Amino acid sequence: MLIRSLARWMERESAVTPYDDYLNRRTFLQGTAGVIAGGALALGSGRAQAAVSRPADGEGLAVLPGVQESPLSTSGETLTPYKDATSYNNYYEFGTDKGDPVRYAASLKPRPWTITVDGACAKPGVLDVETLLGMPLEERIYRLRCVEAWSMVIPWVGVSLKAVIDRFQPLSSARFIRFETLNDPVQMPGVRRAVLDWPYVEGLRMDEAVHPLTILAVGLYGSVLPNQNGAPARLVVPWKYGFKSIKSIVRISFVETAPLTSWAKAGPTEYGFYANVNPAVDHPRWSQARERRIGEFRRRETLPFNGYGEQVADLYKGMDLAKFY
Ligand SMILES: Nc1nc2c(c(=O)[nH]1)N[C@H]1C(S)=C(S)[C@@H](COP(=O)(O)O)O[C@H]1N2
Ligand SMILES: [Mo]
Repeated sequence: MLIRSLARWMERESAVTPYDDYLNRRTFLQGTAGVIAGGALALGSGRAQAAVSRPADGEGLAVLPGVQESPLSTSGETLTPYKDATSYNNYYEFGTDKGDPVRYAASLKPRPWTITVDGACAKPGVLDVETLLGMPLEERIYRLRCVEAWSMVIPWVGVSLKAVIDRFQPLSSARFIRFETLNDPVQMPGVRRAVLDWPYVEGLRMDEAVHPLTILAVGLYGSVLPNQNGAPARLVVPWKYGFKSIKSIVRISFVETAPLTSWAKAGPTEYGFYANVNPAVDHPRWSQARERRIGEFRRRETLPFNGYGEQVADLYKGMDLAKFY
């Protein structure tokens, strides 16, 4: 059933294939050197080493050097325009309106920045964001499906979360991982209001955390993350609803039991711990069967696990996904 609908979907996508078109238009990054804005080709030695997505309109944010394309990127999708991906946001620490984050997040200071890593691991410590930026960076194009039933396709830049986790040597007792966002009323005006129980907390089961599709993103469209998208580092888990992809992380903890996450705390019957994208399980107040892809007119079908079922369905073998929503 799952496989059939996936196959049908892939067929449909390859019939449209705006991707080749997009590939021809996008800019190529040459090693650590060349950065060429909007649509040009940097030929350098005559062979492009890595082609990463660039915004058509450039935003003046630092370009990330040496980014490699990843075979784990989603193909066959039209990218959401940079402008939309960076101005229609959910980041409640800056307000609940979609335009609040871009309006108010300039007060966030993403450098210097450290992430405390603690809990059940052999090597607890501090991860400097500069260290993260020095790791081999990959472009990962993923669909992002918000629980509110809109979606985008975003070319993230980041590292696999597993590569980060391995540095701290989690113990076998670490069955879950917990993430925490910065909670600073000076930098984040929205936390003065009790919209959620700050800091924003998220979590994953350990096998979800080390899955190859799970990344810590430090950029999008080839440049560092804009503040409104969760600078300097945020989680991206493409088969789960967007709220799992926690922004501006300051603490990562290895824990033995499932952490109580912000949204599960705020609405336990509406937002579960797993939050796998599932068109068959509706939100109590709206259907999850379809979604509005930003930039499109007609609604499209939502895919099980946001279209990543082939890679991740095994993680949930034998689980009742209506019960563990
Ligand atoms: N700290 C924090 N992280 C967050 C949120 C938030 O309000 N605060 N919103 C989540 C939700 S609901 C979504 S859909 C995505 C949106 O990411 P984007 O704005 O980069 O598209 O971020 C998630 N991460
Ligand atoms: Mo969301």
